[in-house]
Amino acid sequence: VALAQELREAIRRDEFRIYFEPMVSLGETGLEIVGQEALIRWEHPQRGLLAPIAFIPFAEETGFIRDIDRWVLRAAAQELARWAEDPARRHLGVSINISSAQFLSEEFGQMVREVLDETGVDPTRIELEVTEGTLLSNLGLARTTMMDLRSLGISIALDDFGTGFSSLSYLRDLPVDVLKIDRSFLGGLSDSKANRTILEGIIGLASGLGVALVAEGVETPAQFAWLRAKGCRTFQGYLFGRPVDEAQTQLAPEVSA
Ligand code: G
Ligand code: G
Ligand code: NA
Repeated sequence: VALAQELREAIRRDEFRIYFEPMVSLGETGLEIVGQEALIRWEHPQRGLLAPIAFIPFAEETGFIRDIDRWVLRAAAQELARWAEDPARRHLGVSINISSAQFLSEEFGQMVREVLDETGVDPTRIELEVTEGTLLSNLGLARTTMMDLRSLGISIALDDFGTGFSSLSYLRDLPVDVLKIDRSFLGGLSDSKANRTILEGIIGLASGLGVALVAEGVETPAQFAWLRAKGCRTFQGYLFGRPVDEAQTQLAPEVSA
């Protein structure tokens, strides 16, 4: 069966799932889980659990991404509404990946408003993640969209920061709340002075501009210690938790210490 046909039926058959990866932050009481990144999975009836790489690029090329991103937005907001009723989870925010084409589409703001109305969630607990590449095609529209979303209380994060083409001018031109440093820089931390220098540069840039920073892909205590020493406060990565099918609220004791 063609992927297009299967994707068409996947929403109707309720085959998509959201996994959550914890986002942690150093606060007054130590390291805490402050939010969750929503990461889509497809529970394919024959092929098992599929990662986004197996279908998101195809969905982007063929336009299915519109329905998928709408589904994710709604499902993540519904989950957020459930957390709001749960004392162990009501402090959590959720971060949602949005494809560029969808983010820049005329209907996107309306789609977001509908989901907010339907679910009644607090918009200040929602962050939308877009990649730099997304925005290159239409900076003016990206800016307008971001201002519109921000006026609702939603935060905007630039994902995979540092790997695109015009990162620095984006920071000047776009109302971005959060930078998520691409995990490739962290991977090469121990063996590359260049990676360390770039990371330090990004940390300084964010702090100087008053933009929040998230270091992605933290896998080892050594990486975590280095980032902390450089002033980084918010992190994601396998050291703290992998994507799982329900929002995790507790860190392993050896990590939170
Ligand atoms: O979960 P995993 O690390 O395999 O995700 C890989 C990438 O897939 C993410 O970095 C993100 O760019 C993309 N992705 C994950 N979930 C979603 C989603 O719900 N919508 C869109 N558009 N992209 C997603
Ligand atoms: O930035 P993006 O949205 O693409 O990042 C999410 C992806 O990164 C997910 O597919 C997730 O599984 C993966 N990921 C999250 N933490 C880590 C990590 O510490 N190491 C590695 N290699 N991948 C990670
Ligand atoms: Na992301």
